[in-house]
Amino acid sequence: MFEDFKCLSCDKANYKLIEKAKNEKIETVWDRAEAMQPQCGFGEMGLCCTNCSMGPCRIVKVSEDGPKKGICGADEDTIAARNLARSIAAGSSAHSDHGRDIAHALYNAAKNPESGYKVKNPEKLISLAKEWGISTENLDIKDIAAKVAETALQEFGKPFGHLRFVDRAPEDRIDIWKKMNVVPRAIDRDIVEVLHSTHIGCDADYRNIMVAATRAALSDGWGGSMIGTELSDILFGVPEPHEIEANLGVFKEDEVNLVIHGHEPTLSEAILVAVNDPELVELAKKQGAEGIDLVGMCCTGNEIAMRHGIPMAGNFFQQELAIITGAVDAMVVDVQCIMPALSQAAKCYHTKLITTSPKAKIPGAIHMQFNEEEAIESAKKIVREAVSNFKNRRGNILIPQEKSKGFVGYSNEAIINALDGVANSVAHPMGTVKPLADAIKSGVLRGAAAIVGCNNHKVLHDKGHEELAKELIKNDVLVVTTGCGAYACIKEGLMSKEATKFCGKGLATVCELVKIPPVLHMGSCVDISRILLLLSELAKFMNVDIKDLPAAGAAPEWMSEKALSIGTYVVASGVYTMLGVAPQVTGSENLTRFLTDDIKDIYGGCFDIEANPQKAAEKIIDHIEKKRKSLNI
Ligand code: XCC
Ligand code: SF4
Repeated sequence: MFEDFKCLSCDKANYKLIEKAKNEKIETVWDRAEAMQPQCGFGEMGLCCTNCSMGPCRIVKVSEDGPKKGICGADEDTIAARNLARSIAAGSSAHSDHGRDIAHALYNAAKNPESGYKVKNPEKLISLAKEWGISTENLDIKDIAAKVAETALQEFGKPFGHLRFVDRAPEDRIDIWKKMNVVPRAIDRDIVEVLHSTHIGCDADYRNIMVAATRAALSDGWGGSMIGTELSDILFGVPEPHEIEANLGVFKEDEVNLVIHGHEPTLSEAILVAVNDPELVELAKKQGAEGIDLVGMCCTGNEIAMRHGIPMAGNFFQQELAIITGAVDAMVVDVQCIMPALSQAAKCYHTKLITTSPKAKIPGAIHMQFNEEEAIESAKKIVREAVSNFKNRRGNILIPQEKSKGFVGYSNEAIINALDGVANSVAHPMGTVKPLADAIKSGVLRGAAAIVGCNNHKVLHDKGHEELAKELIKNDVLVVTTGCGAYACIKEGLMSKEATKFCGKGLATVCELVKIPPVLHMGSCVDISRILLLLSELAKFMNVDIKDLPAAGAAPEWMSEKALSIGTYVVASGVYTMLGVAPQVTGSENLTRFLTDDIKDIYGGCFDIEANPQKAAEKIIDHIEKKRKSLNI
C-alpha cells in the first residue's frame, strides 16, 4: 500500500504518516514540491537578478536573440556569482549569529546567575583562554568565562587583524589564504563586504566576487561556527559517545511529547533542564501523562543527542510528519530550517507550535520569547505550555513503530580517545591523532569522508546520505557525519556496532578493535568546525596540508544557504566536496568551471556534482586513492 511513497522517502516510518496526511488532507513538503513543477529555469541556473529595481533581469540562454545582459550590463557570470555570493553570506550569517548567541550565553553564565547557564567544562575554557593569550592568573572560572566570551564577541567586529582561529590551520593553508587575500578578518565585516560588493554597480568580476564570498565562508567555518562549537562545549560539555534512539517511533503515547526543533543549544539545554523540573513532571502527571518525553529535531536535536542522549526524532523532511502523528503536544522552535508550513499542520491537530526567537516568528504559531538572561525560568514557562496541552489530544494518533539505535557523541576529543584506546577524560584538550594517522598510512583505513547536510526533494529523502555512507564504509573509508545526514545514517543503523557488517575488512577491524561505529556522529552543522580541526590536526601531524589528505566531503541532499557557506569554506580549506544537488550557478559556464575545476589549482579542493550515490562514492574513492598515491602510502 505504501508503494507510492517509496519514490518520496526511503524511510519506512514516513510512509504511514504520508498516507495519514493524505487521508486527513494535510499537505506536506512533497505535495508542495510537486505543485511547484516545473521550477523556474532562470532561477535554477542562477540567471535571474533582483539586485535593483530596474530588474528583475534574466539572461536568456535558450534562444539566440534573448537578452544576454541585465539592464545595467551585468552578464551571466556577474549575475550568477553575485547570487551565489549573497547566498553564501546569508549562510555564514546564520551560523555566525548562532555562534554569537552562544558567546552571549557564556557571558551570561559568567555575569548573570539568573540566566541559569553554568560553565560545564572549565578545562576547555582555560585551554581556550590560553590559546587566545588571555591571562588566567588569579581569575576564577567566571572571570575567565567573561573574558573569553568578550574576546569571542570581538571576533565579529574587530577593526584590525584576522580571526584568532585561523591560526589553528596548517601553515601552508594560511599561506594560500594570504596569497588569495581571503584570510577572514572579522565575521560581520566579511559578510557585510559581500553584500556591499554585490550591490548594483560594484563588483562585476565573478572571480573577485568569489574572493569576498570565500572570505565570508571562511569566517563561518574558522570563525562563527567554530566559536559556536567551542563555546557550546565549554558551556554544555564536550560530547562523549553513548547510545540513543532515533526516528519518529521515539514518541510516546502516554507521555507529553515535546519536540525541540531548530539550532541553538542555548534554548534546548534550558528546555532539557525544565522538563526535568519536579514541579513540571508533577503537572504532566496531573494531566494524565506518565511523564515528559523530550525529543529533538534537526540540528538542535543533534546537539542534545550528542551531549545528553536525547532521542533524535527526525530530520528536515520529517518535521511536518512529526506533527501529523497527532502525538506532539508542543513543537518548540528557535531559528533556521523551521518550515513555515508547520503552523498549518499544527492547526489540524492539538499541537502547539511555539516560536521563541525574535528572529523567527511564524504566523499562526504561539510566540513565547526565550529570554537568555533568565533562560531556565523562560524555558519552564514554555514547557508548562506544552505540558498543559496534553489533555487536548484528539483521537487521531499514529506513532510509527520504526526507531533504531546508534552511538552518537563523537567530538574530536572522543574520536581521538577512542582510537587511542586511552581512558583519558575528554575534558582534556586533544591528545594525539597518531593512531588515526597510522591507520590511514597502513591502508587499513583508506581515508575519511564527511557526509553532511540537509534533505531536498530533488533527491529521494535520506537515500543520498545512506547509500553514499554504505558504499564508502564498504570500501574502508571511515565516515563522519553531521546535520540531517546524521539522522539518515542513524536511522539506517549505520551508527550501531552491528554496522560493521556493511564495512570492508579494514574498517571493520578498526571498528571492532576500538569499539566505534563506522559512521561517526560529530554533531550539528556548526560542528563541521570539528571536522576542520580534525583535518587540520591530522595534516599537521603528517606534515602535509589539508589538501594532501585522503579525505573528502559530501552533501548529497543539501538545500540551505548555510550548506553553500559550508561547502565553500570546506573547499577553500582544501577538501574535495561532492554535491548531490547542483547549486544555482549552471547558467554561467565560467563560474561553474571555476567552482568545479579552476579552484582546484588555487585551494586544492573543488566542488563536484553527482546525484547518483553509487557514482558519487566511486568518485570520492578515486579521489582518496589518488591522494594516497601522491603521499606514497
Ligand atoms: Fe537544516 Fe541544521 Fe540542513 Fe538539516 S542539515 S536542513 S541546514 S538542520 Ni544543517
Ligand atoms: Fe538588472 Fe543589473 Fe539591476 Fe540586476 S543589478 S536587476 S542585472 S539592472
